[in-house]
Amino acid sequence: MKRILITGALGQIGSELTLKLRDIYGTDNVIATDIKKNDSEAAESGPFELVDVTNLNQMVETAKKYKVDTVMHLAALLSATAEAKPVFAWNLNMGGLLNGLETARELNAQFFTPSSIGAFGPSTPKDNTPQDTIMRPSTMYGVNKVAGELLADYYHQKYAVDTRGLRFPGLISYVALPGGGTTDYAVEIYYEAVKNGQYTSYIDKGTYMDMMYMPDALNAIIDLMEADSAKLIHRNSFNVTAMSFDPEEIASSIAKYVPGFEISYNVDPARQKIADSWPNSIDATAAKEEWGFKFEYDLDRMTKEMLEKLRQKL
Ligand code: AKB
Repeated sequence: MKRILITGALGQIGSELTLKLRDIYGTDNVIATDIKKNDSEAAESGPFELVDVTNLNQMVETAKKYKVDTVMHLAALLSATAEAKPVFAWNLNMGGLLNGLETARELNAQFFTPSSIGAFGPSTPKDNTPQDTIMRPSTMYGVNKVAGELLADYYHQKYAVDTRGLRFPGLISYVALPGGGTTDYAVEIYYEAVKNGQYTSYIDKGTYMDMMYMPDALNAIIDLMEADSAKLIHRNSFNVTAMSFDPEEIASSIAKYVPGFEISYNVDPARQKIADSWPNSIDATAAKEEWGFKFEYDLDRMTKEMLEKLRQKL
C-alpha cells in the first residue's frame, strides 16, 4: 500500500490525481499539499497540509509526519508564466524540484515529477520526435524541464532514489483550469464553446501540438509508478501523447457538437513563439514498450465528454 505526498495538489493535474489516488490507495494514504488552501474536493476530502515547495524543512517534516513512501511533485510554473518571470521560474521550478528529490532521498521514497514537450526546442526533430533526441529548449520552462530530467536521473544514479517522469503534452480537463501554459487554449476553447459558441485563439492556425485528456494522463502516472523497475530503460522522462492537432482541427471537432461554433484569431506573439519552438507530434514508443503506456481518448471522444461535463458544470 502506498502512502503518497502530492505537492501542487490543487493545480490542474493534482485536483484530479489526488481524488483518483484516494480511490485506489485509500483517502488517508494520499496527503494533498499546496501553498494555499481552497474549498475544492481535493483539499476537503482527505489530509491536506500547507507546503511551500521552496521550503525544504517544511516538505521533509510533512513527509515524515505522514510517513510517506511516495512523493509526487507537481508544483511548478507553466511555460508562459515562466517566460514572463524567468528568475522566479528558475527558483520555484528548480528549487522546488531539488527539495522534492531531497525529501524522497531522506524518506527513501519513490518519486514522480512531470516533464513536458516543452523540454524540446527549435533544433529538435519536429515530427514523431524520438524519445532520445536533441534537447536544446529556447524557453526558461524548457531549460527547467531538461535540467529537471537530468537532476531526477542523477538522484536515481547517485542515491538510488526510484525517480520516474513523463513528458506531458498539453493536458485537457474540465475540473481545474491550467493557468500560465501555452497549450491552455485547448482548454479555454471548450469553456468558450459552451458559454459563447465562439473562441478567439491566441495560437495561430497551423500550429500543431501534442495533447492528452486528463483521465489518460492520470492513468499514465499510475501505470508508470506501478511499473516493474527492472523493465525501465528510461526514467526521466518518457514521451507520452494521445493526439496532435492545430486550432482549426479542435474547432472542427467542437463544431460537430456545437452547431455554428466559430474560431477566430488574435495571436499572442509570446505564446506563439513558445509553441513554434515545440514539436508538432512526439513518439511514445518507449513508454509503450517499457511499461505499456496506452490511451483511450482521441480528439472527438474527448470533445464530446468535455462539452457534456462543462455543460453540467457551467
Ligand atoms: C504548458 O503549456 O506550459 C504546459 C506544457 C505542455 O507543459 N501545458
